[in-house]
Amino acid sequence: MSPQKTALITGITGQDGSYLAELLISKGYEVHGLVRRSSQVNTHLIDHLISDNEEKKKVHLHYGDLTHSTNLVRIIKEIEPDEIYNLGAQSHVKVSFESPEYTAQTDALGPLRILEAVRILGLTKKTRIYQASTSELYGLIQETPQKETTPFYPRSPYGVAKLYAYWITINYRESYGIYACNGILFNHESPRRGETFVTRKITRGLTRINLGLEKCLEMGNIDSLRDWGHAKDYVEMQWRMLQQETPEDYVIATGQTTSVRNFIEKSSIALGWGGIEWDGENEKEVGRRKDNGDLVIKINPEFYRPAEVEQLLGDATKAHNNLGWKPKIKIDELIMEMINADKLIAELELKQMSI
Ligand code: NDP
Ligand code: GDR
Repeated sequence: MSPQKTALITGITGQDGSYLAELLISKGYEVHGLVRRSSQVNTHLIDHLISDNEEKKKVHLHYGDLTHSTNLVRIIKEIEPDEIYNLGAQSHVKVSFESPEYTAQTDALGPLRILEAVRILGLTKKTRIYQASTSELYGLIQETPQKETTPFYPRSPYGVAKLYAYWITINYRESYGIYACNGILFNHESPRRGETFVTRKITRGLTRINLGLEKCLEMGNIDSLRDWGHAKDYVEMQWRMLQQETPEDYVIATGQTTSVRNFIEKSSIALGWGGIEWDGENEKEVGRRKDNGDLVIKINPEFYRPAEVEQLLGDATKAHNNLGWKPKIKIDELIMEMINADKLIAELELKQMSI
């Protein structure tokens, strides 16, 4: 039997981190996670994996922050992981316009701090690193569909910070022989998606409207197009990228693009509303339920971004060929899963209100 592998996941409390932790545990890894201290408990996505009882504990958590080198060095020294998955990030594109410096500290310099820690600690031959790169690198599209060779043109402080992270990962691979890869992942969603990202905002908002907990959902640019997959499928690729003979960068995408508008329509159909009737233009546009005419969508320019990524569509041929990648979950199934999960949450909220 091969010895148990040890992995460190930054961003373990987030969507991908929680799915990846489950995957690595199922593969027999000893899993460690970096968590930030916060005044309120923020481990709800991994509560089923943590316990005060050493025997029941499935992940080992360490307080730390990607903006803080010395504690990264200490934690990596203590664990000497076989694999580091750097998923931690200020991951919200719109927020990055409001907090560009913090975004750079976490998303650009955070990965550098990890690479440096591995180098300083003499772990370059032992520790493999996965860097969470993103389709936001493509930004203003230079070629469709986007693949590993498509030129980058990021359109947000988030995208620019991730571009630094992308290149510093390659630089450390080429300079010091570290096994380090970029996964250029296109948007991926799930019931665990943060509530301010558009898909979850829609499934959460519409299920609440359905039960009368909310009247109307205010949206930004509903004509942008995204290549949406399921997070569960995508974390498996993060793991596979670190199991190859040589480290390489990969695009992970479904090869199908859908507009935000269409995502809203599909969600409304999943809820039994029969779709959305659109009326008006630009900021004056509204959406009404087809079944009863209620106004449920309004455009609010507050949700527009200073610069937008209008369309994304990925070509994951390289991952298909080298990693055996095929997304299992299609968008309609993803929407149904998210709607059903948010329906349950809304029903619980309604119950609590009537107690
Ligand atoms: P989430 O926003 O759900 O999770 C982000 C995680 O990073 C959280 O655990 C958060 O902790 C942690 N984090 C934030 N700032 C810091 C910091 N300064 N130090 C340490 N940890 C920090 O993101 P996802 O799970 O969706 O994405 C995972 C990674 O993949 C991110 O790097 C994201 O940019 C990237 N990515 C995501 C895509 C997607 O569609 N989901 C597509 C392409 C790339 P806390 O809970 O305390 O906030
Ligand atoms: P994105 O995801 O910016 O692609 O980044 P998000 O879900 O935030 O936006 C997708 C598109 O929807 C449009 N949009 C809105 N977005 C939000 N959040 N809220 C709204 O009300 C709204 N209305 C319209 C946006 O303008 C955009 O065009 C995600 C993150 O997970 C990144 O970390 C990751 O790198 C990329 O995906 C790939």
